[in-house]
Amino acid sequence: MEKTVERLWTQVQPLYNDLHCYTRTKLNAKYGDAVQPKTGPIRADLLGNMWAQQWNGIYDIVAPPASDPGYDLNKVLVAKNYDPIKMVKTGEAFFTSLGLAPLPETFWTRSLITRPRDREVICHASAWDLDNLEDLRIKMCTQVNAEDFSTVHHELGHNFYKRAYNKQDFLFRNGANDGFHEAIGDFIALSITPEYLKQIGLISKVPAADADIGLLMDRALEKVAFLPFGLKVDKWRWQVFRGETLPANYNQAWVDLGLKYQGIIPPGTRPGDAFDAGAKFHVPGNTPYLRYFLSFILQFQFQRALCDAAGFKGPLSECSIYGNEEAGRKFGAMLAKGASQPWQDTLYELTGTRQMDGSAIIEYFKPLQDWLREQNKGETCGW
Ligand code: X8Z
Ligand code: ZN
Repeated sequence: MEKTVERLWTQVQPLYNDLHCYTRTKLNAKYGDAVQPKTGPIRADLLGNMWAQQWNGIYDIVAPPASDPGYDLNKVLVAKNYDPIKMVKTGEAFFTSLGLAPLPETFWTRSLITRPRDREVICHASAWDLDNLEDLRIKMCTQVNAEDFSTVHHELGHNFYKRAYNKQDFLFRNGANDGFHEAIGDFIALSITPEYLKQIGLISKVPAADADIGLLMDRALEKVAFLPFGLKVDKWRWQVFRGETLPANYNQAWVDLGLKYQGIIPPGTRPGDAFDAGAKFHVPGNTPYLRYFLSFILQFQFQRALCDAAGFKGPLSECSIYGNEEAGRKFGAMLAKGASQPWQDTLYELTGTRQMDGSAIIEYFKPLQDWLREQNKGETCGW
């Protein structure tokens, strides 16, 4: 597994470095040399996310010039009177457009979709299957914004996967591998393209081609920025579980990995009793994290394969499989297999390759990577 991860990271690291370099230049221009120097690591607190794991929060700072898509999904959802239930219904409608059965009635009565006023709950989004059959639920404190719209699809991906494999023998009622489980809903959310938003009446016209780089940048802040973070969490835990990192060193090891993989540093000296890793839900909650790194690779392999099955010819980032019968059939067949065969076989049936492979995410972001390299000319990239 460690070798696989190393191989995948080697494939995608150059793309991350290009994004890191451009982002640093923009942060330097905004905040000045004293706050964010032109070279070296990025100050983690400038990246718009508590863990610096996804950087969409600073889209405005890094937005490519003259690339305005003409709409902001955060605002559109509010303007169109979306509420949390409508967001989930819209997510469900995507899955049913692919030929999957609607969620059971109990999903709507038993799920927790908004933050309750009368008690504390864990708001980190999750999906549940209480009886390994059809008592499917989500628990999430949904807010009406683009990030949660995406998360809704992520969670529903877990639910639809669980139900699709519920005819398998009990031990096979699981994802092909952990990365598959995390990738299902994210892959569906890749289909939330302007074309799709127009189809469901959220926007009235598809932006002109000059918006492509802006849209791709926003996706990269979500997907590419995440890759080294996805690695960091379990690299850190592996060191801890092996006894290589002792409690006195828990925080330094976390900071060191952030520097090595993400090229980020804390804004100042960390207090002696700091435990930054513990601020990440999955660490105290004991949820493995490598699954997300793998998912962020796999979901683009799914995108390439199923857009191909759908007969789509244009750039991968513009493909939406919404309502596509052939893609839906292949997708449904993959889900129904669950863990009943080695994941390599399932991946092969879907994509024609037996390996997790970073070439699909690279292909997806190729136009952006070319653009970034042009912008980064003359900069000293890396850290
Ligand atoms: O924890 C999640 C999901 C639930 S399985 C909301 N994710 C990771 C995170 O938030 O850290 C999805 C992306 C990465
Ligand atoms: Zn998940």
